[in-house]
Amino acid sequence: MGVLNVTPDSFSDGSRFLDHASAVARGRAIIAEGACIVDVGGESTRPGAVPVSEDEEAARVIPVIETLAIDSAVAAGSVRISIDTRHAAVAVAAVAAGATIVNDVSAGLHEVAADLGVGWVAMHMRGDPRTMQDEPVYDDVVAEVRDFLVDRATAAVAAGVPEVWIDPGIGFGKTAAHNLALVRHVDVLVASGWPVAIGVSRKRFLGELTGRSDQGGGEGTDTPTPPDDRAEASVAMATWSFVHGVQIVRAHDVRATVRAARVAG
Ligand code: PMM
Repeated sequence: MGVLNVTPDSFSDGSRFLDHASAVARGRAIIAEGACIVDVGGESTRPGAVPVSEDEEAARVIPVIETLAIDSAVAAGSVRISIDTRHAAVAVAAVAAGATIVNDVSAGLHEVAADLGVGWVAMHMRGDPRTMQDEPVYDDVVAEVRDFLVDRATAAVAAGVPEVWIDPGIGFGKTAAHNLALVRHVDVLVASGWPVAIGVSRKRFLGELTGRSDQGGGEGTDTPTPPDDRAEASVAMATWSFVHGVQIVRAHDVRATVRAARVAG
């Protein structure tokens, strides 16, 4: 699953037309690099991010989805578009424009996905993006996340959702230690029997793990590597995930991640 964020901080020139054109070009590159799914999102869910209105979110993503939907690989069904949203109205509009999966970081849109007859990714999050990194505490993060997701997936199938994936929500209300435990024990999620998706790509804990060794490095370092210098760490985590049976890896570095999947998946 290749990440296509259509937010002002991703294509920052302030012009909506150029933003859309840049996003479509990146979407086509994601397809050319071998992704099976293009994940289009119009709201940043990074820690501390301020929410945008549903109208603004839709205005960012819908024209991009409409254009990508007529790409030959998408039209032929070999590549799918997912909409990364927490908002029902955006999901409905995105599916009308050509998306066939709702990637839902709130894990609350299963009835919407059921009504639309599309796939649904249920992601675990503690709190919301503004507050989620305020000292999250778990007794047993792996078991708690698994139990939450299995419950949501069961409810979704009962509501009629045709395809469900569960996603531990790396970085969403978790410390670096929680994130590492969830990746290390991702086989516990796979063993639940539900198809698993995961998003580790370029996340902060990888920056901390690969932080500059001349300044301490390691987990908790003050000098994490910047997001665009986390490709190797991201691909290593993706490879680990594929080897342990994860079906979908959400990635920014699509070409490298697709190659990892081909040799390890
Ligand atoms: N992470 C982000 C956004 N959407 N969706 C799923 N299913 N899983 C994730 O881990 C996930 C997501 C945040 O990452 P970004 O800001 O780098 O896009």
